[in-house]
Amino acid sequence: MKLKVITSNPGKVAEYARSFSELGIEMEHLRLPYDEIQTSDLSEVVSKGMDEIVSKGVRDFIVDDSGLFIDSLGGFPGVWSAYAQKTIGNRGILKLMDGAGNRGAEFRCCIGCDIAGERIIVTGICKGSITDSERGSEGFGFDPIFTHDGERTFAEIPIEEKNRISHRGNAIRLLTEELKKKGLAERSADP
Ligand code: ITT
Repeated sequence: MKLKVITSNPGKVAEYARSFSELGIEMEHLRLPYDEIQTSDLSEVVSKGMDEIVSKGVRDFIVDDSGLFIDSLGGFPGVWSAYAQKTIGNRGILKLMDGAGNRGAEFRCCIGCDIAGERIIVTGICKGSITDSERGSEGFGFDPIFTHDGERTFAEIPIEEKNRISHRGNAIRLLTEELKKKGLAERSADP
């Protein structure tokens, strides 16, 4: 099976490349801009984006809309994560969190997959917390300020380990289960 991964984010490409090679799925990276509508629901963004991509004649692809949802900020930056990352960045997020007692947060990753004329949408979650400072040089985006185990940030662990526990890794596992149910994938995504 071959899937196009449609994203402008090289960090995501690296994670899909690793997971898909373990699953025996051939991957092609495609940069194809599509509109991301303003809504509070990641799966709606994905679904509308998929409509646009299919209308351009592209099939057998995945798109990924992700975000960081911080408890004490009422879920911000959430669906505005890309904008927050570009404007205030990790330092700005840490500033907003100054003195916050509750540092709980979760990453969510919604994958939309168009395959063999069918559509599958899944969402993976990873719970954790926001650190007091930026740490590590692996990964991308909010990885230096997010910890799942309360010790190391996502930027301090190798990509294979991040994929085993992350929102994106969990979404890929849910997607593979759906593909298997439809007889479209053979290998299991279990770690
Ligand atoms: P595409 O929409 O082109 O795929 P993007 O970077 O705009 O790329 P998103 O809208 O899904 O992707 O991501 C929102 C923001 O969240 C963006 O700044 C990402 O860098 C960040 N982000 C997404 N997944 C992440 C992860 O696994 N670790 C850290 N930051 C992440």
